[in-house]
Amino acid sequence: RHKFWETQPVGQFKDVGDTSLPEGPIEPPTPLSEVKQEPYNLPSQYEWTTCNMDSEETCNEVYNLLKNNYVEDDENMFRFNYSKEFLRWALRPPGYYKSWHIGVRAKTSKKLVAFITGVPARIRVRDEVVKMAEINFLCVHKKLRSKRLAPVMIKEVTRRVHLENIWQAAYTAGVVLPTPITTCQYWHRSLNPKKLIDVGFSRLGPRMTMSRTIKLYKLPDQPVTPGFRKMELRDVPAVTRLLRQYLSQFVVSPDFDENDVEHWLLPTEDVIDSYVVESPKTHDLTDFYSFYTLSSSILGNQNYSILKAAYSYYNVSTKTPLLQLMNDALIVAKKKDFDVFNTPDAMHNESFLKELKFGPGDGQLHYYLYNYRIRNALRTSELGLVLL
Ligand code: YNC
Ligand code: MG
Repeated sequence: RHKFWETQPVGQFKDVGDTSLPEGPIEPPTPLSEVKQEPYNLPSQYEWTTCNMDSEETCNEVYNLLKNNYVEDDENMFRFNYSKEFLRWALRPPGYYKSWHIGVRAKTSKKLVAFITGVPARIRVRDEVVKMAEINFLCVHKKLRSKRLAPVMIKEVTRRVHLENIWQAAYTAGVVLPTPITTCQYWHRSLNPKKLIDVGFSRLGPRMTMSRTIKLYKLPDQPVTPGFRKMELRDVPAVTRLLRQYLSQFVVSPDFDENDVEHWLLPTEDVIDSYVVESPKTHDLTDFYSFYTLSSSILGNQNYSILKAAYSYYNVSTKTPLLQLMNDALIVAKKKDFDVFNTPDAMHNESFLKELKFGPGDGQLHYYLYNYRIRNALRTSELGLVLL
């Protein structure tokens, strides 16, 4: 059934429920000298390229490939439109490898026709911290689909990850592959209900008028939590402590140090927003929330071409109730002109979805580990990892 995936060191469907298999690496590392030194063969019209994301020109090419060919919803109404600044943020974290930003070009025209990336991360699974690659942005041009290019891209990124002496990976996909460690659903909170209905993202509820719907989703003008402010560089140590403490309760989570927090959480305009709550008395940081900006192109609508979405990232509540914190996040996002606020049902997110008027999306997001077996699938509330 899965001609490619059956050959890979991943949990196989036939092994689901087999409790005799140990947790941890499926295959041991091989000596680096035994890792294939040359790239995998591509069909003869194509060649490998390493995409230098520092280059404005290359970044543009990647941006355009993804803008026109990356992930769409099931009804092909929306397509992710990752911004260039977002791609640079996502692909250049501490210790990143340029060699893991892999493109395929047509030999004659030099046009970029496929892409896949990895970035290094330390991921904790129960009490083991494992060096992994986070694999993302796998994309094959629409005209080259179903030609088995994807397995070659995956094998090539795997080879380049192995060359750095890293043997595990984490990734997500909308499709079912062998075998998810858990499956998340995204929930959506309307901020601009009229536009969302106009573009077909959501529908008017039964017995609802537009004006009642707008009233239903109305939010206060200002966040309510005293001491809330934008995260600053000086907050990195305290945010790192808060986040490490909070994430330690989940079965799978990133193992962030201060460098990681500075990269992944410090605000970058139109990419990542983070807010802290500073106790007015002690000046301690007690709570934290963050969301990233990921717009989608609206395909074939006369009036609108872009859906501006905020995606909940990592949130920590120790003093302010999570519900209030996330309500503040909605207020901030609304003020910044987002149309919708999206949240996966991971971590403790389920606790506020209904009350804050989120509705379930269709479409599921499956989480996977490469070359690392987990005995039983996790509950979504046991997952402490957000991949972009
Ligand atoms: C997918 N999303 O099952 P079998 S997510 C992984 N992730 O293999 P072909 C996928 N595998 O079943 P096409 C996959 N989608 O026969 C398909 N596959 O064993 C498998 N879409 O290849 C599929 N981006 O080239 C099958 O298919 C084989 O031309 C078929 O290309 C697929 O970034 C794709 O959704 C997805 O651009 C490139 O459809 C194309 O259809 C496309 O004939 C729109 O491929 C964009 C899209 C995917 C977003 C993502 C995460 C990718 C993870 C890849 C796996 C990483 C493993 C770890 C590596 C490092 C290891 C170390 C150490
Ligand atoms: Mg193909």
